[in-house]
Amino acid sequence: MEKYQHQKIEKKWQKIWQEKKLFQAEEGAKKKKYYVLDMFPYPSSEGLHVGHPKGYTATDIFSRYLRMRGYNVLHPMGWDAFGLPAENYALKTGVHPAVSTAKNILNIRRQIKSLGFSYDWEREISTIDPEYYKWTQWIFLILYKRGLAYEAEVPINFCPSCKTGLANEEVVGGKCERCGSRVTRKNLRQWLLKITAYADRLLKDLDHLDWPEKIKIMQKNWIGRSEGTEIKFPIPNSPLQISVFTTRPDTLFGATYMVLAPEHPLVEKLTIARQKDQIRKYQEETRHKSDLERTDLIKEKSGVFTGSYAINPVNDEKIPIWIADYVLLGYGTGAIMAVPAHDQRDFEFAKKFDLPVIEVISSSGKAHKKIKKAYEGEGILINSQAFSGIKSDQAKKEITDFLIKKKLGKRAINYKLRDWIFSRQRYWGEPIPIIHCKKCGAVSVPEKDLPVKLPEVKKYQPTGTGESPLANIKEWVETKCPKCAGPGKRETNTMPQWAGSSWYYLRYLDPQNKKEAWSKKREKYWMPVDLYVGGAEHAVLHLLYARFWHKVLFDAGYVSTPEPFKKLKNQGLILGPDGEKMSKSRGNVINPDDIIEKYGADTLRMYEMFMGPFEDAVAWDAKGVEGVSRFLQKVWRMVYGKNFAGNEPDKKTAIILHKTIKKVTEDIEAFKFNTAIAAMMVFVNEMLNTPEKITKNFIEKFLLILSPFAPHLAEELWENLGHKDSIFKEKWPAYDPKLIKEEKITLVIQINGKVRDKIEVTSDIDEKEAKKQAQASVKVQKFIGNKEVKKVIFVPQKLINLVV
Ligand code: ANZ
Ligand code: ZN
Repeated sequence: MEKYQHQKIEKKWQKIWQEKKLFQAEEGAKKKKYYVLDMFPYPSSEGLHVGHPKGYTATDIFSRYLRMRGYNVLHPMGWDAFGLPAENYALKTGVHPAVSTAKNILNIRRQIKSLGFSYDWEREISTIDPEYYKWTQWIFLILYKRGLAYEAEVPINFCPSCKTGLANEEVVGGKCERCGSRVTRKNLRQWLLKITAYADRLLKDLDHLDWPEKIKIMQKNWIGRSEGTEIKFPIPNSPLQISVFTTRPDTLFGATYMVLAPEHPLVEKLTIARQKDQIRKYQEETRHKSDLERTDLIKEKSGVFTGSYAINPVNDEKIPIWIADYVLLGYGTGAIMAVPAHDQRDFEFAKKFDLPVIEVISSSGKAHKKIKKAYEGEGILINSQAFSGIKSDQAKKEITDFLIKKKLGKRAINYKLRDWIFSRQRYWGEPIPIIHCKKCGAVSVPEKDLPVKLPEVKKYQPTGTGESPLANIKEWVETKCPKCAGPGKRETNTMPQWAGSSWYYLRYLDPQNKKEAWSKKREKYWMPVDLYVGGAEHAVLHLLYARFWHKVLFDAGYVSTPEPFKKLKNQGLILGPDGEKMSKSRGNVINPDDIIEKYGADTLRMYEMFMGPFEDAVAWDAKGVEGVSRFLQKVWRMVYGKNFAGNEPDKKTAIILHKTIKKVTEDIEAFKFNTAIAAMMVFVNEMLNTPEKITKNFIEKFLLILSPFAPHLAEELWENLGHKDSIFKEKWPAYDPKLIKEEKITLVIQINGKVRDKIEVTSDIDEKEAKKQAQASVKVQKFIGNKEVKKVIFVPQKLINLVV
C-alpha cells in the first residue's frame, strides 16, 4: 500500500484547484451569498508567521463548508503593501521599496498557497498597485469634497537632528528611535480627516454589530463620549473669558483655581509682566513632553501662576489662573476649573502650591474635618449656598440651568476621539491628490488624471524641512493648477498606511473594474462582509477607520450598508513553545515552512485548529503536531486502496456517523474547530475497532466532513475511492436526527452520591424522564422507599443523582 506522502498530494491538488478555478466566486448567480474576509497581511520580509494560518485556516474551513452548503462564497486575499519597513530598508540600502516589496509578496504568496487555502486568486489586490491606489485617491477626494479633509497646523513629534516628523511609535522614552535625540513638538501643516463628525454614529452603530464585546468596548472608550457643561469664567475688568469643559458642574462652588494648558492662546494675554519669564520657561519645558507623560497620574504636579484671576460665575469669588501641563490643549476647551476636594490631580496640585481645598460634595451630606484625598464620587452638595442639600445628579441640571440663564454656560458633549492626522512626510505611500495654487488654494486633481503616481526618487532621506522626499523632485512637484491653469504645486505629503486598508474589502468585489472603484450591482449583492476574521490588535484603529470611510461612502451613495463588517471574530495568539509571545530575540519562533515540509499543510492546518479554542492564546506544542500527523496517517491507512463492501452501514455504526456529522456541522458554525476535530478523532478510533463494518457510502460521508479541515488528504482519498470530480463539488452531508435519537447510552443512577444502578436510555433523555425511569428501577426503590426526593442533579448523557 502506498504511504501518505503529503508533499506529493498537496502540490498535486493545489495545482488542480488552481487550474479548475474551483473556488471562484460567481457573479450574477441567484444563489445566496456569503462574504468571508481575512485581514490581509503586510508583506514583511520575514514572511508568514504561524499566527497567520490560524485565522486563515478558520476562514478556509468555513468557506469550504459554506460552498458545500450551496452558498456563493467570496473569499479573497491581497496585500497591504505600503509601509515603513520597506521605506526604512530603502533608506539603509537604496533598494527601491517597490522592489523589496515585490520580492516579499512573492514569498508570502508562495507560503499562503502552500497551505491550500481556497481563495479566489482572480481577485488578488495590492494596495501599492496604481490601479488600486487610484481609487484610494478617489475616496480621499470624496472626503475632501464633502468637507471631511482639511489642512491645519498640528503639533507633531519632531526630531530636530533628523529634521523629520515622527509617528508616536517612533518616539521611545521621549527620544527619536533612530538617532536618540530629544524629540520636540512642532507645528506642521498636515491633512486631517474629520472623523469626529462621525463620532456619534460610530458609537451608536456598534450596537447592531455581531462583534466581540471586548472590541466594542475598546472602540467605545476610544471614541470616549462624555456629557457635561461648558462654563465661562469672566476676567475682571476685561472682555476676556475662560471657557472650561466639566463633567461635574455640581462641584462648581469648590473651584478654587483655574488651569490653562500651557499652549492655550489666552496664556499670552493673561500673564502679567512679572510672571512672563517663568511662564515662558515652563511652556518651553512642556514642548518636550508627550501627552502621555503629561497626564501620567503618578507624576509630580508642576505649574506656574499667570498673575491673573477669574470670577467664579456662581459665587463671584476671585480665583487665580495657573498654567500646568496636566491640562491638555486638545481636550475640551484646553482649560479647567480645578476642584481640589473632588479631583485627585487638582488635590495634589493644590497641596503642592498651597491653594485652598473646599469640600462641596459629601456622601453623607456632612462635612469632613480633614481631607486627605479627593472624594471623586457623587453625593449631596454642601457649602454650595442655595444648592446645598441637593444630590449631584439634580445639582448638575440646576447649576447648568442657572448658568444658561446668566449666559455663562451651556450643555456640551465632548469626545476623546480626535480628527485623524492623515498626512505623512514619507515617500512610500499614496500621494495625496491635491494641487496647491496661489490663486485657487488646494485644488483636487481631476478624476481623469488619477492616479497621481508615485515618482521615482534618488534619495529616500526626508528633506529636513519636515517635508517628504517627494518635495525634492522639482519636475514632479511643479505642475499646472487644474482650475486656472496657472502654476501649481503638488502636495508632497503621502497617506498613512491605514488608507489602503480602509476600503480594500470593497475592491475585492470588482478588482478589474477600470471605470469605477466597484460596480453598484456587485456592491449590492456582496456587501456587507458577513464574517471578518483577524487579530484583536486591530480593534481600534483599522476597524474604526474602515467604518468611518464606509459611512462616508454610504452618505455619498456609493455603498448600500451603513456598516462594512457584520460579524467579527478574533483569533487568539499562538505563543512560542515556552508560553511566551514569539519573537526573534527570544528565539522561540516557529516557521510554518518547516512544519509544512516535515508534516504537510493539512497537519499544520489541523493542528492550529486543534490547539485550543479559536479565541484563546495557546502555546505551540511539538507533540500536538505529531499527534495530528498520526491521526491523518491513520485516516489514510483506513481508506487508501481499500475495497469497501456494501453501501449502508448497520444501525449502530450509522448512529456513530450521524452523531459525528451533527457535532462537526454545529462546531464549524460556532467556530469550535477544536472540538469538531476531537469528535472526528473519536470517530476514527471507533471505526478502527470494527473495520469490517465500514462501507463505502459511510466512509465517503466521513471524508466530506473532514475535507474542509484536511482538504488535500480528503481530496486524494476521494479520488482513490473512484471519484472523477472534486470532493468540493459535493454537498455537505446531512444527519438524520431520528437516528441520533435512537442511540442508547448508559445512564448512571446515584442515590445521595452513591452508584445504585445503571440503565439503558436514549441519548436525548431529559431530566424529567431520567428521574421517572430512575425511580422506576427496582434497585433504586430499595434505597428510596417512601422518602421524598429533595434534589436532582442531572448530567446529560451521563448520570442522575437523587438526593433523599
Ligand atoms: C471640574 C471637575 C471637578 C472635574 C471634579 C472632574 C472632577 P472626561 O470624563 O474624561 O470627559 N478636563 C477637561 N478638559 C481637560 C483638559 N483639556 N485636560 C485635562 N483635563 C481636562 O473628563 C472631564 C473632566 O476632565 C472635566 O471635569 C475636567 O475636570 C477634566 F470633581 O472639571 B472636571
Ligand atoms: Zn489655480
